[in-house]
Amino acid sequence: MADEKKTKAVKLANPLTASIDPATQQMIKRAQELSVDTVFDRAENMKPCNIGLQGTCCKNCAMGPCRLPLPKGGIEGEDDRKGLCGATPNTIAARNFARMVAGGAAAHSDHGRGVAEVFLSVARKETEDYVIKDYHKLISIAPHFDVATTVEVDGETLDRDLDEIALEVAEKAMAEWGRTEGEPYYMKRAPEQLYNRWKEMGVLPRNVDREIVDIMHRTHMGVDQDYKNIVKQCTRAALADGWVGSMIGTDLQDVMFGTPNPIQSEVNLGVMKKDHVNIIVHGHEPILSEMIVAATQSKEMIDYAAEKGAKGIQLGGICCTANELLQRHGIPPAGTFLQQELAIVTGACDAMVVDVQCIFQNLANVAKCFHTKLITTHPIARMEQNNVIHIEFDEHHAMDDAKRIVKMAIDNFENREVDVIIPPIKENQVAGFSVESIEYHLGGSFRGTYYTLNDNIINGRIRGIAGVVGCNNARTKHNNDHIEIIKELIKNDVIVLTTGCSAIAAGMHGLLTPESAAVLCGPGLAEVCETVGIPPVLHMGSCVDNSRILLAATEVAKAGGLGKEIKDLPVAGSAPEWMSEKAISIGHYFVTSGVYTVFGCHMPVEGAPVFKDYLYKDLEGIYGGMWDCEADPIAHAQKMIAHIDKKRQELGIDK
Ligand code: XCC
Ligand code: SF4
Repeated sequence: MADEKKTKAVKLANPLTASIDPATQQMIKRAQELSVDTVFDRAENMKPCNIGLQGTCCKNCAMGPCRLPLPKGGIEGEDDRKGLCGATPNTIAARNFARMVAGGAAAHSDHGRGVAEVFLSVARKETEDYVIKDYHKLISIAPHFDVATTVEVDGETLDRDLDEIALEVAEKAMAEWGRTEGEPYYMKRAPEQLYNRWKEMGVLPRNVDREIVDIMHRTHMGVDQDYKNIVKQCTRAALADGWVGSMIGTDLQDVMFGTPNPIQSEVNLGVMKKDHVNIIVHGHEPILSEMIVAATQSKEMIDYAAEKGAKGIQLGGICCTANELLQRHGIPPAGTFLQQELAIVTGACDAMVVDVQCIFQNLANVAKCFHTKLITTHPIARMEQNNVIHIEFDEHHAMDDAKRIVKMAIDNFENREVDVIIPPIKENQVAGFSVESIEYHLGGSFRGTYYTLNDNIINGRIRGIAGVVGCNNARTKHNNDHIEIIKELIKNDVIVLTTGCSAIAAGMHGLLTPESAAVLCGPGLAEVCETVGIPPVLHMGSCVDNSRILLAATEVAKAGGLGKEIKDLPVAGSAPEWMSEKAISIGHYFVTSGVYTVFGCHMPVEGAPVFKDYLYKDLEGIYGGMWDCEADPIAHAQKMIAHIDKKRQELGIDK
């Protein structure tokens, strides 16, 4: 038996069914030829646990794991399944769900905290490597922190000193993670009725950290055993993620690195260059990668690369780091989450520099088969494999660290071993749509002229707005669902806002160009896009930048003509190929901000039908938004469109 197991053939993925992207297919095949396993192969050999999939496996104490799958023939009569302690399927699934919210909110918010810390050292003038690039943004966010931007001198109103404003904003922002009373400032940025609803429901977060700790306590063995009460806590933590931790992260990144404006670039593995030093930055926090950008553009490093025989330095990104650098500098993403191993398989990646979140530990194993230097940079994200180099990045000597890393990549250029094969596949794209730039491009406001978003929704040229965001998941065909869903939406005149790996996927498949509008959109959306020259799918940044989508929806609601709060708008959300805990936190803050939100793949709630109904149906009565799950991409998009039409009807604009 044991021998049989040992010799059991390892299955390989079929590149053609693993991804719809030819570059990805080519590199999966190459990896297989070189006997390097990738996530696509591993997905063939390990299947998920059916009970975990249902959300009803509890391992919160050592009497378990207690496993409560749905009985084969469904539940007849009373559902008497329970764990050793008596925990019901609802309790177990809700606790698991809550811990995903905690994990996701923690990841986003800790990223936000890191940004706030760097901003505080900028404001205190403790670092020279970081500066304030966008004073306009600083001035625009200051009032939300109750920070005055003017002073009265002898009855005259004068502009306040910018350094003073920065310092006060920095201190107040930093304090939000551990605030001891009241509620975070940014909650009031929501439409008033929504804010009041949260207040009435008692779900306004107290501070960012506390809501996450509360979830961990509440879901400990033998604490909260009422799924509705657990979901309420999920709401506090998720709102603290979206409206506070992530939103402050986005805002302060804009202040330090610039608010994005539409910018042209390219995307996919084909952006790597054979005769250049290729550096791939991967992860999430632009704190590090911004410095790498500056280092690669410095004369010193460019000259050094030339000395070593390279034609230049090509920087590319994976995951949300890619999106951060794309939206502010036009640095091209080399791929999505599922392409991280493949960037190394090209044989052309001289260094892969990672920080936090979404980084495969298997990168180290892949890097071992090539010359690639894999460099971890964050104190909380190291790897056990001994070929991984750790260069801890510190904002106080950021530029020195960045140059050290870039130099290491350049020195490695001459060590390439195998043939370099870069798939010659890339697409053009336009990214960089912040709320500010959308407003600017659509007539300078949200309402009142022919060009604005609200007017076009009211007159029906645009049927509604969809947010399509989130990850890739090796359990479904890479990029397929993102693209099918987005295409179905724009074909039906729904404008799409996108972030994260979904945005990278959209770029890879040619959806982020103004030209795609004429070919792929319904006539109304095509007309709007052609008139103002925007793509039908707007790249709004990284996953923390989902806060931009919250604010875009808020602006649309506040501009009027479409109801009063987000739940009244013809909008819907989607995460077609989600995999991370962050996606669950994002989904929950969208739902509880009033957005109907559909996830693809599966949701770990099927084993607890009552809890599932609570998320999928009952929440609508409380917040106006609710969860849903649909694996089939066309049905998925159609559900979103049906919701959009329902809202149009309620608004009386369904002519
Ligand atoms: Fe998901 Fe967020 Fe990661 Fe990409 S990077 S895999 S979380 S979409 Ni943000
Ligand atoms: Fe089982 Fe209850 Fe312990 Fe969970 S908390 S493992 S359901 S005994």
